Amino acid sequence: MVMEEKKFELVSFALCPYVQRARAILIEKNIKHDIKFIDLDSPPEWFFDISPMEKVPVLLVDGKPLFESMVRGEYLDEVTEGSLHPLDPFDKAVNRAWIEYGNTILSETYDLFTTSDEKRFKQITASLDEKFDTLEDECLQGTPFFNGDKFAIIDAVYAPVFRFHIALAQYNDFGFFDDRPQLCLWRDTLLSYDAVIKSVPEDYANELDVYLRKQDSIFSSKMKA
Ligand SMILES: N[C@@H](CCC(=O)N[C@@H](CS)C(=O)NCC(=O)O)C(=O)O
Repeated sequence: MVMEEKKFELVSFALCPYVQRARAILIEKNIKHDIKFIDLDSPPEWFFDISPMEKVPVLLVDGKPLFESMVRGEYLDEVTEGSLHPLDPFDKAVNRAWIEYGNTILSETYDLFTTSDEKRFKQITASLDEKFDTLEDECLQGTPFFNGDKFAIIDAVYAPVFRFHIALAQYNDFGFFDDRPQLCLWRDTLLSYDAVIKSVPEDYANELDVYLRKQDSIFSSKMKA
């Protein structure tokens, strides 16, 4: 069932990893939607009226704003047929817990390419390596998707993380995926999955490259070296 009676519009900026989650869920669930990109450096006045945290993305549902990724993702899942969460309450809670873990990985990944502090750069590299190790050793089950053979909300959360790391690895070998076959399988499944591919604009890779280079950071100096 598609929510044809409601109008969905996402407001975001083109490279935002959080909007990729929303789009992957919207696409997976066949929900018709529009997307409007704004410049986060000089957002339009109306943006402050719809975004109490002054962050993107915001989902407008018949013009009414909904912020925060997890809330938005679960709302979209609940108002359409079928669920992209496990049905068992414990399994669902486990998914939510690892989604929180993924949020931390995402935010550390952002720090990784924006920090200009050498000590911090090393700290985050080590911390991310530990987190990917934990995913490999304590969490993943060797299945293509997190819960088996079906795409779920948690997959929509980790896909943008993997997309960032594929881009970063072109310029610096962090070794995050070395000897981690389950992590590699999950990453490769997600990045070749239709809803994930379509969750970014066609010129995303180039735009991301330009954005990464523009940072005044340790990572951008490695890109330019
Ligand atoms: N917790 C928020 C995080 C969203 C977020 O951090 N968005 C970034 C862009 S990708 C943002 O708007 N940053 C602007 C700022 O922090 O001022 C969510 O899950 O939607």
